[in-house]
Amino acid sequence: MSDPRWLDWAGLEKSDPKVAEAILGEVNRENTKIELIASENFSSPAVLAALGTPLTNKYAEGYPGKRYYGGCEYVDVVEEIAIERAKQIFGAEHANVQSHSGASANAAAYFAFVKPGDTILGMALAMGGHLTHGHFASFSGQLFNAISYGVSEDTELIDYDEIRDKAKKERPKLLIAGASAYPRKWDFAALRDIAKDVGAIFLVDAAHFIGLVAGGAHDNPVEYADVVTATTHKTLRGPRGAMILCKEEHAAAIDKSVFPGWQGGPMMHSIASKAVAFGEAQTDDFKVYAHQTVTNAQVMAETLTSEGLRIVSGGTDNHLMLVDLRPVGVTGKVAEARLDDVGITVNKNAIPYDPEKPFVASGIRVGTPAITTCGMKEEETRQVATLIATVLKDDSDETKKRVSAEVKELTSRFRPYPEVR
Ligand code: DSN
Repeated sequence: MSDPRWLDWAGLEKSDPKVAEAILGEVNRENTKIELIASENFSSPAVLAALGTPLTNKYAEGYPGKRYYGGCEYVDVVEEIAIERAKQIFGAEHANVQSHSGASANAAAYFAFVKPGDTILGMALAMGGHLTHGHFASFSGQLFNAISYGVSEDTELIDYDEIRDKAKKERPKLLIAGASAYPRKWDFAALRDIAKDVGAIFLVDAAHFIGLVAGGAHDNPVEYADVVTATTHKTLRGPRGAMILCKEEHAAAIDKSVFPGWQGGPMMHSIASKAVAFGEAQTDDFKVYAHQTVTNAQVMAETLTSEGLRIVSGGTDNHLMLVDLRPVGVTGKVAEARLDDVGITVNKNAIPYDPEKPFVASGIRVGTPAITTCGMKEEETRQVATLIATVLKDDSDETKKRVSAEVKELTSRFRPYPEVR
């Protein structure tokens, strides 16, 4: 086996100590804090190794076997492996693995089917949806006639009757499912039928739960949707990036929309890394991780509830939950800062029908993929939930000191990477 001599950490420390120091600082942060941001995870050393390669040098506009540049024989192999693995894992007829991010995958997928001014229907950001599902601040709200659906105020669950009524009235060309902060199962069959009734394309943005699908711990949207977009760095635990899965009939339109529609040269180092991550997602270990992630989320929700917090919709079916902090009288903004102080990382998050402004918010979003990757199981998850509740209810210096010490002890046993300092 050849030695990867291009990976010269000592050289980087010497030539650019400021950047090297910041990188080490981030690795140290990841190692010593409890990571509960639902969209984050820790890539394996193999995934990271594939990223740091000279494949970043290669232009490869086009697709395997049909490139606009010479010298693509090796990057073709890499991209073909990524495509084949993605198709196998999700049972997809076609996979495009070139999208740089979830937002660019969504843009490319939308524009394969709709044009500016057309009507699209997606979940509102304030209800758990994503910016790119039609919010006015994103291209999706600016270029399309974007209308939205939410959750019912009583149950905090998606109201499929509301979606059906809106779809019949507004006749969207695109119906979007998927969210950044929805903890419950989706009724993909109902949404497919609604889309079919009104002649809309049915797109699922599976960014958040795609890793659970890969591990058999979540329904597979590929069985229902015309097109599925997904990031590769969240529950799927690969490099930062995205992909698009679709039926064969849409393959040419999707490929054309990604390149040359929305992107130029694909990031071949990232595609190599995606291929490695997809290989990992095909293992039995990954199945165990995916199921444990959901179990841990459920344990976290139960423990937080028993500590007096309120979980939006009463629980979770996936890797995340929204915690309503009003029972303990703190805002999301305060909770995020207070938890960060003791080494627990979460993000403030609006809850449905939130009376607070988004930058303050009444809730936090808590996710379990990263702690599960570090090996935490039910016992540790219960401990983490108790620590969260303790600090939210009592921010005395004495309590914060005790919780910080427990966080330190836990992260000394459950950390993603070898110690760096
Ligand atoms: N920003 C991501 C998240 O945190 O859910 C979505 O793109």
